[in-house]
Amino acid sequence: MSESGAQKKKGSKKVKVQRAQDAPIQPKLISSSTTFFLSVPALIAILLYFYFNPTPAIEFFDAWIGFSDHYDSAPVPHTHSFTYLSADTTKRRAVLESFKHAWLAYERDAMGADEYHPISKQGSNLTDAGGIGFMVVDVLDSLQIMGLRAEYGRARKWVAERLDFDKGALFSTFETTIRVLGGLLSAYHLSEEDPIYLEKAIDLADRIMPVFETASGLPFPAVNLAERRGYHSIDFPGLSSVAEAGTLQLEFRYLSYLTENEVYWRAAENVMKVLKDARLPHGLASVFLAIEQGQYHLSAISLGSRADSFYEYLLGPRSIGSSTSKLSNQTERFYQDMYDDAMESIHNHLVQRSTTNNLLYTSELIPENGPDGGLTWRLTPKQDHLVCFLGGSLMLGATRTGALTSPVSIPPHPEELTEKGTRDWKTGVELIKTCMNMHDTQTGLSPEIVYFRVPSDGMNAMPNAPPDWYIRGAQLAPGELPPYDSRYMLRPETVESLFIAYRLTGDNIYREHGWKIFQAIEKHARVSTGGYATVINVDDNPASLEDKMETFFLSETLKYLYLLFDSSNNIPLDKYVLNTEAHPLPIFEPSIRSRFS
Ligand code: DMJ
Repeated sequence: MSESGAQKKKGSKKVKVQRAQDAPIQPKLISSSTTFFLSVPALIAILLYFYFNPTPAIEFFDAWIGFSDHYDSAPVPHTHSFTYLSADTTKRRAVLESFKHAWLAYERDAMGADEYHPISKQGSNLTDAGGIGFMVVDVLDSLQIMGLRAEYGRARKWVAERLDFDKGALFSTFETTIRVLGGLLSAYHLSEEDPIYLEKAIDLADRIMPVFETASGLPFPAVNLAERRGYHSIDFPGLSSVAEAGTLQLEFRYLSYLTENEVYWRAAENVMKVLKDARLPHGLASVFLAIEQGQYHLSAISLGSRADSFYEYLLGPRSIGSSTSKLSNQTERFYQDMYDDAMESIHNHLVQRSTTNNLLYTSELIPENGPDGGLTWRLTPKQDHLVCFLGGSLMLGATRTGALTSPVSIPPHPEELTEKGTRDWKTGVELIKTCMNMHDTQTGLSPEIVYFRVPSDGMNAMPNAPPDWYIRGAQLAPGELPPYDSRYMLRPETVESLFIAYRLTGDNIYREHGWKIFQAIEKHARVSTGGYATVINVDDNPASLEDKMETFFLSETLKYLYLLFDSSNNIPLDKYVLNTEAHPLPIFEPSIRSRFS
């Protein structure tokens, strides 16, 4: 029993005193009819209060009756340093129901398969060698966070009895790390250290480790898990994307912390040293790296596909494994330098404004040969939905690297942020606004890629030209198939930013945005027999669907939506860092120190 519980009990004993037989009887000062007339208005006032403010009552009632689908006290420590934000239990429950609609269909049709096709009701694996738990492991911590105990129990059983990484085929180093290794580590923590997860994580990581055996230390993008050997990519031999190389630190560092075995930490850290040394003059990362040389390969500069999570992880590792005193932690200084450098360059080279409504967006740079044969960079107003992670990430970064005090208020007061922190915060807020604007489609869902209008696009002459952005190639002739750009593949990036922004501001506008997206997903992507599927064209209403439900829909999109509507006690941001696949890993005090600065 807790100390406060014991005290309460003692206290209640004290008031239970027998009235002495001979004590004089006090006259009744208020008659029972007066009591009745006084208590009726009080009762009405209480009922009115809870009618207009139902959340605390619902939460209390849920807890009292032991609502079986959710335990608010998922194994997550309580936080005091952040302002408490209470749950919107109605919306949280709606998200939970959708999650069950998706997960139970997968369990029914494809349990254990890496991928799920809800329309044909089948699973498939990434390779012919058999599944590696891509879906099950990616979803374990969502089941834990949402308190789905029975479903979690079955998933754990599958991991314990069926998960086997001895597969002689090529797997993506990056995807296997962020989804499977990250999923196992998060499940390990949230299960209060169920050894099965750590055992599997070590087995998997040891099979991946040989990817770092290259001349530069940059990892091979593919790995044969049975052979324990790294391989070049078939599509881009000799190259790795910067996201593939730069998105391994959170998982490998945490594994070193748990096992007290430095090898994982050192391998991941060395990649960052290579990337730091390879810095390009403008401070941005080209999407491809030459693996053996450890240098950037001349290629586009983007914050979206093939680069996104590299920027995300410049922020993450300083939180994970650098303690809460990270602002003064000099041993991790290089991450802060790399992050500051990248954010500065993004503002200097990529941040733009749309021509009509002045929306803030990020563009890409494409290398070309100039007229004199020299290298020039063409600014392309293309923004992937993937870039929408950046809004929340910038706001989070502002409260970490751009803060003059720790923790900052919710929302931060202007005097709590540095000049750069204020810049990043504002850019983050505006980018989220733009990402919401990208949902202004016939379905209310955002396309995979948009192009922002620029004076040279020649569209001004068009009748009904779009004001700020458009989907390239979407003006279809009859019978033509919609372009890849027009799809919504259940991606999480906008709701991820909404979740972070809500936690950092408490501003209900972010919940309202999230609810709109959730409703659009429900209306257009839901498969009535179970599961959700990719919307082929966000401007087709009713939408046509492609038979695929990505694992990140359950591990990220619905988890972020659930957390957006849950109380801030569930995965508090001062205690957790979420990896790029939304697997929460606890912030810890490292015993291992970085070896370069
Ligand atoms: C996820 O697998 C990860 O978030 C990754 O970093 C990028 N894209 C997908 C989701 O869109």
